[in-house]
Amino acid sequence: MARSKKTTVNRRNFIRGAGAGAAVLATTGSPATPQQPTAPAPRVAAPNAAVREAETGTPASVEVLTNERPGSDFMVDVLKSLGIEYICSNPGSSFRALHESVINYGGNRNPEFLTCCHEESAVGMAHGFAKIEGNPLAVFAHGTVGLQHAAMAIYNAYCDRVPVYVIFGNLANAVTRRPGVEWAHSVQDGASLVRDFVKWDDAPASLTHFAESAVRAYKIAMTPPTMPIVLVADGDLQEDAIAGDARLSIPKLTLSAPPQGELGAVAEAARMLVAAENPVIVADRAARTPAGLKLLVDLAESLQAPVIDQGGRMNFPTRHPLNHTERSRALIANADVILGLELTDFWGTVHSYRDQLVRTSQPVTKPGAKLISITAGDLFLHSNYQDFQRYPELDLSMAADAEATLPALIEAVKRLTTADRKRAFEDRGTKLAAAGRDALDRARTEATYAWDASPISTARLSAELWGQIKNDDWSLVSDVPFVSRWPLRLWNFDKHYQYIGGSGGAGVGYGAPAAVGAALANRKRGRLSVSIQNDGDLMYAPAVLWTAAHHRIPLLSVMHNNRAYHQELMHVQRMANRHNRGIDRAVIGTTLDDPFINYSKIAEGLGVHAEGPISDPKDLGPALKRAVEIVRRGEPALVDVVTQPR
Ligand SMILES: Cc1ncc(C[n+]2csc(CCOP(=O)(O)OP(=O)(O)O)c2C)c(N)n1
Ligand SMILES: [Mg+2]
Repeated sequence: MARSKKTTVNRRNFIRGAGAGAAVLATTGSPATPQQPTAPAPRVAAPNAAVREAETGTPASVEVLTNERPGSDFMVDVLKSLGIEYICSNPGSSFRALHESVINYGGNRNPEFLTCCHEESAVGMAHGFAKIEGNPLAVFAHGTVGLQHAAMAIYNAYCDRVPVYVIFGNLANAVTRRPGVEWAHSVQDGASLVRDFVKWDDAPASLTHFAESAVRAYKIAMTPPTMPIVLVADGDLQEDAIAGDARLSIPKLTLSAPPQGELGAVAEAARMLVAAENPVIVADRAARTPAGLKLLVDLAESLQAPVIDQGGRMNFPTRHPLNHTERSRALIANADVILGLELTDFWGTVHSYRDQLVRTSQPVTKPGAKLISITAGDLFLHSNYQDFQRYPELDLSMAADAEATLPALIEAVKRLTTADRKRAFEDRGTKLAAAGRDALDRARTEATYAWDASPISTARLSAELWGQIKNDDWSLVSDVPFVSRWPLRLWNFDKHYQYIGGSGGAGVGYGAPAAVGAALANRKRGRLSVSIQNDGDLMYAPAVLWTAAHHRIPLLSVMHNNRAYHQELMHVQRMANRHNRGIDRAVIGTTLDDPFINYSKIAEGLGVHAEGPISDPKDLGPALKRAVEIVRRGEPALVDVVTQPR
């Protein structure tokens, strides 16, 4: 990077004093309102300085240079202008100036630096946060190694269409790199590691370029399909002084209005839906904002059509008479028109599949059933990673954001609904309401099976938890398939923040950090966050519990401790059966026993109130009650429940 000495002041240009680590920190004015940090007293070289030099490659005694207006201060101004509330990060020297600017120049408020013990946890937190809040928070990752750790969690967010704002430090200029480790942590094109599963990335070469790309990145991440982005914060750009005559400004952020379906196609869809005898609405990532749930209720009620909520988002109230998620198979088989809203897998929705020695599939729809799709997924696709599923044969397809299209679709449906059709809709609605009541009764009955069993059934766990939280303003910040979807079958979900769906990419290790991130978003709104936490998932990076304790993030984690990677156990059992060798040894590599993991001790060690392991179902209610009290007071708590597999 060529620089004119006239316009740029190098980070080595000012001499202020001497002594290892004797940084005198102060900042000057800038475009934002800076906080004035107190300058720490200079420290003298520690006696073990030579040891430290050998370990870190940092000379123990150097001329101490000061730079009172580093580029990183301006970068913080940029982040503030975007309204970024938090930085989730594991510290790394490639962004040391940015880190220091956040906490001192920026006053550690909006954004506030949250200490994470793993980059995967940092991104997982950002993922969960965005699912509640709608907006991204930022993650700082260390060049190369930090981004490598972050990669799987970025992939999950990409598959889940969730905006995450990742900034990583890098030192592009080989000449200014510190000898040793800084070379190992520098890279020519760092974002290439994750480019296949982010929407956009850039490596700005100047501060003006940084500001422009930062604003552009935010806009791109937030335009449906919403996705993660990656921005490189060059080390020299962070640490070099802003030239006195630099004319820096931050461009205005204007989010794009989300794309709405073409009106002719919307009218056609409305005609098909109104004329249908058995229309079915299927929603996956449809409710992108709080408005989405209400719009979907409006559409379903206007048509008196059943809704199957595939659960990528909190799309539809669970106890609404038109919620027929539990009857999915029968409804799809009987439908004459199926409307898919932001479906990840339309093909999988209308086909059955057998995972046998010969893999087979067949359509489950009746001949002539018409399929309508509205998804922003059609507007953006990468090639390499195959999360886009099989190609569905559709009759009408809109490359558009489903939520943004719903108002026009609802209006068109209402316009086309004659008195005759309205009567037919009402009859349909009456029958559906009765069938829906049966489904809830069935779920309640099924939940009583193995009620007193030990280990504890997942239905009992879900029912006991519901009993403790149902009168609070609660939010379930974990996914449900691992517990047979019991919460969605038994609890009354009717608010957009009450459920956050799954990981997107099925990268295990998402659950724990996403729950903490979602609880962080819920904290400022005084909501009670609860998570049903898988054992295998927590063990990837359990220290996120410490982050919750350290930053006082109230979250109740109820362990679904089945002492296994149970899903994988079932896969190995299936193979053992197929190979006709008996399933006895399938526990090898798939169970978490000998010794059992004591989750309450782990949690306690990380500063979290904990109870358990609980195996007797009679002890569960009282333990949950005590833990909920702690969480209501603003602290995290964990109850370890030894459970049956599913
Ligand atoms: C990063 C990653 N590694 C491995 C897997 C494969 N995998 C799928 S489910 C699963 C077990 C998860 O165990 P747990 O969270 O305890 O859930 P359980 O299956 O016991 O209900 C594993 C290891 C994965 N999906 N992601
Ligand atoms: Mg498990």
